[in-house]
Amino acid sequence: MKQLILSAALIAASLATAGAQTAKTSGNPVFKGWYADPEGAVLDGQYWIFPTYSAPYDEQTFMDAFSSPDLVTWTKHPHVIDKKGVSWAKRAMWAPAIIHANKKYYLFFGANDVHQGEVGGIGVATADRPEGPYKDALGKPLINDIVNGAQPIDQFVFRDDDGKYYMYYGGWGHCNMVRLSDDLLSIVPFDDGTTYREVTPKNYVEGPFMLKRKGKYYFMWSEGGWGGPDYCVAYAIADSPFGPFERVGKILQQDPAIATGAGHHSVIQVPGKDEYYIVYHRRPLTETAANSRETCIDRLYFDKDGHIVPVKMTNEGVKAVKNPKRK
Ligand code: FUB
Repeated sequence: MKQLILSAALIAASLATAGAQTAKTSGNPVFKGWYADPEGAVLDGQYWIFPTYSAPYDEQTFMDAFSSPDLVTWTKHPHVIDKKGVSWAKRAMWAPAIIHANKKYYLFFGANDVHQGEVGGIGVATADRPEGPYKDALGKPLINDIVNGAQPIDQFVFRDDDGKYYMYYGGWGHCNMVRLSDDLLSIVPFDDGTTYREVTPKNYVEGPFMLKRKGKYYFMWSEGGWGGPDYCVAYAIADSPFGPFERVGKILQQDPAIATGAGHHSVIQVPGKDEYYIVYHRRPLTETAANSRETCIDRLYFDKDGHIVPVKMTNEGVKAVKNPKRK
């Protein structure tokens, strides 16, 4: 009888373990620490997140990155870039954007919280591996000037299907787009000869992001103040990378049951699948300090008409997905 009870207990325990394993999720936040403005990507057969280190501006002198085989287990790669290797960067290293091109990894970043007449803005660094170390490619900012009222920060680099690279960027309520050269190290004119085009949608504040799906251009951005609870993300759908970007509505915002200040996002597409994950920062309900921002992940769905379904923020995060390397 004793033996029978023992076997039953063992079976129950192993079933519980199996259940726990299948139910394993990333949890939110996906990794420890205050991190904001996360840029998600698939690089070299792994999922990656490159966030801003969320701290007072004078302490934002480096960036960490995180890699994962499945969106659930994350490994930290400390100091993939450091101001020590960027002669003109002093502080406020913000909002990385990562892209693989020309057999290199390009890390675009903002630095110095630049104002008119100061040195700073958007820089670009390169490395041979996603985890760096990233070296400043130009020895100066790629964009230093305030054009069309846009602070040069919060860049996103988008490669269209025709191979052209565009960069959307801008703080202070203005969004510009520029075309990048094939080596991604300079700005080249559009077909009409201009170099900076303002594409600011209604309510835009900062944090632009572009996703192309089924031939449509989904342009997204953050609204509100990043230091407060109302920060959020909205979107537009266009037929061209140039817009016009007519605001459709909000897709991410605070939830009194989960967190406040949800915004500055990016989207990871599982390679080869119509499956999407939104990576964003939010502020725990216990916090009010501006920099208490943590990086989270949740599913992003499209409805049958191609609209984005407002995101349901969770504490569980997401289930494991297939390693992008495996076929
Ligand atoms: O993290 C620094 C700044 O906060 C970003 O550049 C803004 O978009 C906001 O998220």
